Amino acid sequence: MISFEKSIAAYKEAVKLMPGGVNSPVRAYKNVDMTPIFIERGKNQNLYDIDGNAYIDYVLSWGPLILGHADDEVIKALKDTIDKGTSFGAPTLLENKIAELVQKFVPSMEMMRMVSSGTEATMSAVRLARGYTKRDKIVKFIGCYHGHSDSLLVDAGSGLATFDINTSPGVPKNVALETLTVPYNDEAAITDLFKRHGDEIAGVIVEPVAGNMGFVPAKKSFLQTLRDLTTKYGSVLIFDEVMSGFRCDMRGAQHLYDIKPDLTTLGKVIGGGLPVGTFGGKREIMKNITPDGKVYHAGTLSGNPLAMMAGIKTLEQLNQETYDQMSAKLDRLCTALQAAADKNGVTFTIRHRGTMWGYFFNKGPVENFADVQKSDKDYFTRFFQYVIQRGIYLAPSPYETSFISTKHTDADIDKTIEVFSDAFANVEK
Ligand code: KE4
Repeated sequence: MISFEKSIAAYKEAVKLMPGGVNSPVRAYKNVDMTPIFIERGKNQNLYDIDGNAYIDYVLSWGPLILGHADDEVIKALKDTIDKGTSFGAPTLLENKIAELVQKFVPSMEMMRMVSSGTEATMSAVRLARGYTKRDKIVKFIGCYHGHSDSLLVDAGSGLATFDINTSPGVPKNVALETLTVPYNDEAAITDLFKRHGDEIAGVIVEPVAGNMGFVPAKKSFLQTLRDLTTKYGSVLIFDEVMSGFRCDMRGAQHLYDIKPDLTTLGKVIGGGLPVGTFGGKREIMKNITPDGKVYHAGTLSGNPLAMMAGIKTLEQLNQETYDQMSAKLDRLCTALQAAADKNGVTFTIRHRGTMWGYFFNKGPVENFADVQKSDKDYFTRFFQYVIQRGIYLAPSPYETSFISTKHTDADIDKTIEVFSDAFANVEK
């Protein structure tokens, strides 16, 4: 058994200072019956906690660190940038540069606005869809999570699903009523909804590869139905690619599925581990944003030079060859883990798209939140506790997704297969 002594002591102090002792709920390890692990540092694919334990990291700060922790080029660029100052509240060339880079990967983003989180990106995109269409209703899908703005905290995934909250207290009823929800991957349900409310719907926001109810890729026919319905009824189609962007494919789900949204939100990878989000899309829609238009958006630290530089130095290092290498590693991992689970009689399903992967203790298929709920959550807890003891760092919730970085090696994959196999053989079913 490895020791978590210092983390346990640190957590005793943290719970006096912050709700749940954390600054984001899923980090609290509440539903895996453990004290959260306090991290000392990260380097490449590894994390090191304050008790000196080392881990192979598949969380990667919930997606951003596609180059792994403390990438040499990112760190050097930040050190060179920080001496010039940390924030100006004025335009810098770095903002032009990152927008040009993002456009190279996501050409549907004809114009964009930088913000400081995925929540700000999706909140702003929803406001823009409402302002542009002069309609109020928004559609989201059960189990998808788009950050914690009021309109989007309805039937949401991620931490809400983890803690069994379907709509957060504090969201005014009249706001929640403007958010319509239907099951993910359900063409009939969304078609029926549009038949009844189509001319009231400002926009549809969707995770085109869902990562917040566990890992659930959309069916192409579902996304095509969203595209056809929003075009027919004059609603805005928003692809929330905060997680799937630069992850399911170097050019995001819109490239993987060849379906073009009206607006896209990004985050995580484009900040390289610093606080960045962005929303953007059709020029005709984006020109409604202040000061060109009247839909208000602002932000003191939007386009922050340090965050821009971390994002630029991350995006500049991305190329198809490294994506193919990461995807091949996950092909091998998924095949081996499925075989190990089958051999040990563990009900398990696993899959990946590009550099994001997920598994369920469920025989599958898993196509929506209701399917996810059939998974064995108690086994997940026992399994999580076993593998973390063996140095494999996974998301502490069955409603999250795992990732890989350019720094993960074949030896890491071998180790992960070994630990998962031992867990399948030894963890009480
Ligand atoms: P942030 O505000 O946390 O930067 O982004 C919100 C967001 C928006 N859209 C999607 C698809 C997202 O996955 C997220 C945030 N993802 C979670 C992980 N499930 C962040 C981790 C956390 O909440 O601590």
